[in-house]
Amino acid sequence: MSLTKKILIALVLGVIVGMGLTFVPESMFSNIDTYVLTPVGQIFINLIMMIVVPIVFVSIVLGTAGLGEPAKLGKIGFQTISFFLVTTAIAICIGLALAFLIKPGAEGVFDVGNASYEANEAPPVMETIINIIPNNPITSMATGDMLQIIAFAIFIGLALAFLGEKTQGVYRLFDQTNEILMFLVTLIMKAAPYGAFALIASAIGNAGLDAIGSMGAYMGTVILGLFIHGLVIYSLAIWLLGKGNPITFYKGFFPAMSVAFSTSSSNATLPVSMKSAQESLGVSKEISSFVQPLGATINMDGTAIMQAVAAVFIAQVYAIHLDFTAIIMIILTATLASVGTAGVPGVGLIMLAMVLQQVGLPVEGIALIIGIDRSLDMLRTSLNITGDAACAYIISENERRANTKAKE
Ligand code: DAS
Repeated sequence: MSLTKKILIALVLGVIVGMGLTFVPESMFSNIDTYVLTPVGQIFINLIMMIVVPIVFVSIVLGTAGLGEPAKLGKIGFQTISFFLVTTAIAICIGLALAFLIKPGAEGVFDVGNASYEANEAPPVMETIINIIPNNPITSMATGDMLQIIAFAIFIGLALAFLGEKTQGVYRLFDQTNEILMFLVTLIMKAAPYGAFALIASAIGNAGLDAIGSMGAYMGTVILGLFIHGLVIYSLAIWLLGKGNPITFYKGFFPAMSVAFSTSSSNATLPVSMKSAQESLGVSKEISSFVQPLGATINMDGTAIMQAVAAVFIAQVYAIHLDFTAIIMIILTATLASVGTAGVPGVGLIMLAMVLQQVGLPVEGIALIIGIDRSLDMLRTSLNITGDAACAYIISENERRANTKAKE
């Protein structure tokens, strides 16, 4: 049975058991929650937290080094990176706007105890910018200061890009370390059904049926954001920037989107998404081979939408006010998180821990969405690869027109 099916079954069982627990005596539920559900759920969250720092550091080193020397990136490289960063930032803003409008995390639904949480007292903007550069990267890793970890990783990645052949061994070391981390992600995700069951049962046992409504509102907000971004933003980009027909684009790319939906993995879908782009959308092989693999590594608009909505949802559940600087921090870290999210199932949730940590939101809030995350992962992965293909299509079409003009 596939992991997705196992998680979905665990989700249903968790809801049923959670609802059943709302009818047992409080003392009995408290014992079950304290000695069974919470420990199982917390161990799963700790497993996720265990690999956040290494995954962020290694995948951003590789993502940056993979860009190649900035001088060599050339027009296509900078067009690609610009498209990726702009569409990711738009995606996050759509997620934030919807989360603030719909308010899926109705305050007080979940019993999050009496702890009063305050988002990180955001230092003045200048201090934030200065502090992005770590004075001790090891301390940054030990304290989980994600922006500093990312900054250090970008410097290492740029050095690898500039040094090229001289540091091939170090590049291979990072590449193999990434393989280890991806293996660990797959291993940890095998525990997801148990973690999801325990966390959902505990959340619903504590909060009752309202919890289901709140989780449903969260799912609906993310799904709405994914569809708006895909059908509006990408269609406008294809039409205005690529002078193409969005309907033709989606018809031609749908097979790849369905593979991404079923695998929840941009990496696993890459061969199909490149084939679809080249054969059905007429994207040149050269541009498809540069843009799509890079996009599968550093461009995850669907994931960015989930992270933006989840951050606001968790803040709402814990009744934490997000001020302007906290929102800017979400946009910054979610953009960088999507750069560091590898194209394998479940990594978006792991990178969400980084966003929450950086903004100062309780990471345990992940417990509220972990059970339903896998089904959202299927949808957001489909959007992730669509953004890569849209970028490749637009650049390819413009290159084709420029070449035709040059020949006239
Ligand atoms: N499943 C990831 C991907 O392959 C995205 C995510 O986990 O959010 O794109």
